[in-house]
Amino acid sequence: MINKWNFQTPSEEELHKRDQLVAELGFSPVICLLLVQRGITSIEEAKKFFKPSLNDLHDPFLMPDMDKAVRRLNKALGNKEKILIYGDYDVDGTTAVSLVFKYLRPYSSTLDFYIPDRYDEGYGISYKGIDYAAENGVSLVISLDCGIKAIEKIEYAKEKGIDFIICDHHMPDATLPDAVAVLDAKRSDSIYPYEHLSGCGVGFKFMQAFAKSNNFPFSDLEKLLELTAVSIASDIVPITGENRILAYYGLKQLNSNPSLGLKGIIDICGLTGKEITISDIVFKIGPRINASGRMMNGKEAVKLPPSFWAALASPPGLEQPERQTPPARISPRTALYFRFI
Ligand SMILES: [Mn+2]
Repeated sequence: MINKWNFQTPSEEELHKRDQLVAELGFSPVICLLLVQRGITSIEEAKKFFKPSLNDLHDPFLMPDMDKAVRRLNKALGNKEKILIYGDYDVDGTTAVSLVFKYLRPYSSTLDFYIPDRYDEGYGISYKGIDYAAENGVSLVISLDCGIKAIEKIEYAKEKGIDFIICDHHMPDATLPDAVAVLDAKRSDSIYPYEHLSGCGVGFKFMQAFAKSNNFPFSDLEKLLELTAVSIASDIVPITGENRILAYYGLKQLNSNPSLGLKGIIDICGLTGKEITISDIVFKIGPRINASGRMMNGKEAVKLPPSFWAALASPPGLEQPERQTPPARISPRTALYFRFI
């Protein structure tokens, strides 16, 4: 195979910055030019690039409405309100729901989650989903990876006495939905230092703020970074800045101590015992999770080894699934339940 390479000729300025980095770091000019081309021009930035640190995660309270979101969640938990974690059916949405659901589960016995059906309801917040919340006595919905444009639907929920906290990373319109809190680093009034978070990443920041406000240890949250890594790789957000830290520690978790659900997917991808990379997530793990949102006949689910289903048949603290073998048609909601819990 013949490869045709197109090299971008470095500018005078880039060459100058490269030489400065060579002098400061003592690395080869090639490495230093690559760093400069990635916007890394100081020792400090190079250090953060090569050694990502959780201490460099941004203060979640810099995101607009974060204080309101945490206050409403604390109130809901204190009052034992029914809370619904609502996410999109793609990898970013389902990992986000998993992260928030798993993190909040020890603090609430009335937590539920909802994934709209791709074919019946389509993308994002649906009237059917809001009706489900109303019928089940839910008074707070946390939407993940969706909701930023759902002005009428949030209004509809409000009429039914349901509050919304929106966690999204899509570009907002000029008018924001009238929710209790709208968490999105792309808001025009946002001073949050990084705007390329995934939807799951925004959910993570919300949980980080919630943990901080209650003095809960970060270690419980750190375990869930495997989900942010999967979302970052699958949603193809840039792996720069804060995403790089979340992806780095998430990959570490995925390689050393993955959750049962992700371990099952790692096994069926043939990645057991191998070093899992971002490419493995993009091309092997992510598409399998995505499949649950597209599935109409459970084909993908029945391919899972029986031991996987058996191991997941009795998740602690939750309703028991009715059968140990996969059903013929598995809904996205059920698929998520099996995959991540
Ligand atoms: Mn997304």
